[in-house]
Amino acid sequence: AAKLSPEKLLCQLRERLNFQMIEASDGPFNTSEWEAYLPRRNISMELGQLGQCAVVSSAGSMKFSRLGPEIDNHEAVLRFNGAPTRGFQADVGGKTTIRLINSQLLTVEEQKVITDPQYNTGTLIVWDPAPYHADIHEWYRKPDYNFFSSYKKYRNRQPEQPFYILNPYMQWQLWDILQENSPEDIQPNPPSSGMLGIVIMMHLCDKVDVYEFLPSKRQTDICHYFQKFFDQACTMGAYHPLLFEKNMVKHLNQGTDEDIYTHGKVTLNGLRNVQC
Ligand code: NCC
Repeated sequence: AAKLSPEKLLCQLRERLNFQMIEASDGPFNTSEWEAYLPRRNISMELGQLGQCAVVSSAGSMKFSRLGPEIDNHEAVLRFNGAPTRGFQADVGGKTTIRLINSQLLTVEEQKVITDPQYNTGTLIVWDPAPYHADIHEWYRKPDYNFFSSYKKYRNRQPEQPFYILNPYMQWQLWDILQENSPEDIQPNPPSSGMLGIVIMMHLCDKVDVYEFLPSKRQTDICHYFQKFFDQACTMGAYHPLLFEKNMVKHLNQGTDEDIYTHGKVTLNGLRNVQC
């Protein structure tokens, strides 16, 4: 596969990814029952056009980074799954505008997600690994994790908090672009929450600084900055095509290699302003 220029690649992301969240008019969700649960306002209206945004990976190398103040200086900050800020503010900041969680977390740790106040800040988005290019009905019948009842329980507890379900198409549209731009066959599993969060922020923001997705000199085998758990697969990937995601993000980086090495920082252009 011939590698596209960064400009062409941005156009592919802009033109081929469907950034919509599930709405009450979508397929199996167009029942009066679901209408009561799905947020009424779409996410772009909810958040507005954002300027400088930050994406904070959960990598162990965030620890001792002292990036907290720089991260909090962004207009909006996206975090993943159970990644905490409390107790780690100096390294990861305290602001959470969007939290992107996977359906496994919402289902398997339902009680924790519903009761832990850290999930109540900002806008939540949940995504679920769908079958390859399955349509929304097929996915609805056979989600990877049946998170729908947990979603409803959460909504009953926090009806005022915006909480979206990512449409199931986007992950495979993104996977196709990753595959087309990779020299090898990549595993047919959806992109990581990290990569999905990065493109969501590229859609919503003018500029996106991503922290410790491309590892800095602080990289070790520590999986998360908030846990003592060692596994190289966290950084290199096993289920998710993480290595290929990281190559693509490196290709799109507008910042310097020095910024990656010292801060684990990559700067990406938002998709709104690209000329295709
Ligand atoms: O670990 P996880 O990922 O929540 O991390 C969020 C994103 O940060 C980036 N990351 C993380 C660690 C690391 N050392 N390097 C990194 O680059 C990745 O981009 C990652 O996506 C997920 O993607 O949803 C994932 O979720 C966990 C787990 O389900 C949740 O943390 C909830 O407990 C998965 N781990 C397991 O299932 C054991 C992980 O594979 C993917």
